[in-house]
Amino acid sequence: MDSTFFDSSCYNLRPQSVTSHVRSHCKKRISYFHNNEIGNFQFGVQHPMKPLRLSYTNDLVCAYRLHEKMRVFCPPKATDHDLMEFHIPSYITFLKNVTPENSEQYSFDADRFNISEDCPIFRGLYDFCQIYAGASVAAALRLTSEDTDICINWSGGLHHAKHNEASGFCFVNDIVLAIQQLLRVFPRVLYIDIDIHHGDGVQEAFYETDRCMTVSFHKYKENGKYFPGTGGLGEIGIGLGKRYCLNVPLKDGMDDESYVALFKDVISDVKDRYQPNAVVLQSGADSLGKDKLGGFNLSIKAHGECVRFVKNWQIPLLVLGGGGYKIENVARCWAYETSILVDAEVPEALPKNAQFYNFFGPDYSLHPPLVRRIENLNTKADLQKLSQQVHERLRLLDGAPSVQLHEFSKDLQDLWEESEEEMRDYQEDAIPDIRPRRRLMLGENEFYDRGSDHDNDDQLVDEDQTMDYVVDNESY
Ligand code: V1D
Ligand code: CA
Repeated sequence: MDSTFFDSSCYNLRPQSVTSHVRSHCKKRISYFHNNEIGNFQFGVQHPMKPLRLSYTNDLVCAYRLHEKMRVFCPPKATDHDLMEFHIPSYITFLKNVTPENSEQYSFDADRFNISEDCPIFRGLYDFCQIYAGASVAAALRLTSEDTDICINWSGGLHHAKHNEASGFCFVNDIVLAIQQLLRVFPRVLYIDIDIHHGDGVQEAFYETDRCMTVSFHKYKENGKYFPGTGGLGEIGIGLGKRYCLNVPLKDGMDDESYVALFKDVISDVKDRYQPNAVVLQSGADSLGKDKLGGFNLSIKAHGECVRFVKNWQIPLLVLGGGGYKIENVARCWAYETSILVDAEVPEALPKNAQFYNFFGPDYSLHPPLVRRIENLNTKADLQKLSQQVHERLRLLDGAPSVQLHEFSKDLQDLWEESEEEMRDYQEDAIPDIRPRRRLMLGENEFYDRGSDHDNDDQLVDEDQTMDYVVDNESY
């Protein structure tokens, strides 16, 4: 492969005032959200989704000492109320009350909420949902508070959940909940999804708005036989959301060179036209070669290159996990992507002090060679045509939509009232202040200001006084 392909040495950024609030001259501030409990949940022995991959990932992150380059948080669990910001109350109540023991009693609800082999009732299901969703919501709040440039939650990214049902291993949609928080401050949020499956739940949630543009790269079969069956080029959004939804449907066998080239080509055009103020990247690792449910040939380097490309935009960024079913590779991939996000180089040999080191054999390396590739069914001509179709669609995007202040005032007021209340609790519990400090951004160099100073900065807890929750710091 061309060595310049993965060159990350230069930022290649045109000056853009929408990103001017990210401090390009100094080191980026990264926040990492992880709860040690998350790896203990089990969907079932035969189920491909293994939360243990999150313990493997965190293990590598810490063994590579990447946690020392980030602020590490064990975030609060999402409350029922938090989850009901997107999901219907009856669904959340069901998730809260159903257990493997009483599930017979709930068979009617189980059917209507799509409980199935894909989305089974398992012990601790609701806690699991609260943990991963709480982390994404806390991460989004951190980005709005202007004290962080990049937030990472590898337990999040569950992109299939709908407002009223579970789908494709996803019970609650932490991505939608996080974007809803971001939209309280940022006029335009770009959602990018590199999981091999179509990001249908997020697409559906924002299908009728121009405030969030959704872009998913995924494997797609015309006959609908690859889950979830949606994500054709024809799905473009409706009403105000028309053209703010973009799908990049691909066939089996995508390789590094064609995927990364297409990704950069498409996503740069999206960025230039949409001019997002914040980006959410779902970094599902089932698009890697050898994945049990996938069908692409991507290496961890190529997957990481997509992350690096978006990171280099220097726009507030939330990076989330997603699918990924060869769990050692998922951990390698997300640990490597963490290193990219914190600007650290990590050795090829996996650190021997990792608790799960023995599971990474026989090579014990970060980038094991990809043997037994799947034939690439995407011909050069296919990809050229797809790229052309995508650019044609993007050309019809008539500039970045602007946002009227009246659309925000109620929300902002609610947010500040809530955060004043939360602030009182935080002060009592000595938990860091995460009230939104970013002002609502209205357009280039324009901000909504709540009166003259009125930041109430003097009421904010000083940065140095805040207490981060450090995860297992001692053990490494
Ligand atoms: F193979 C299995 C064994 C046990 C339970 C489920 C599966 C399985 C494999 N693939 N289920 C699937 C997909 N489901 C179907 C169903 C058959 N139809 C009636 C539907 O094909 C679901 C794949 C989900 C992928 C989830 C994801 O990777 O995109 C993800 N993203 O974030 C979290 C997960
Ligand atoms: Ca996808």
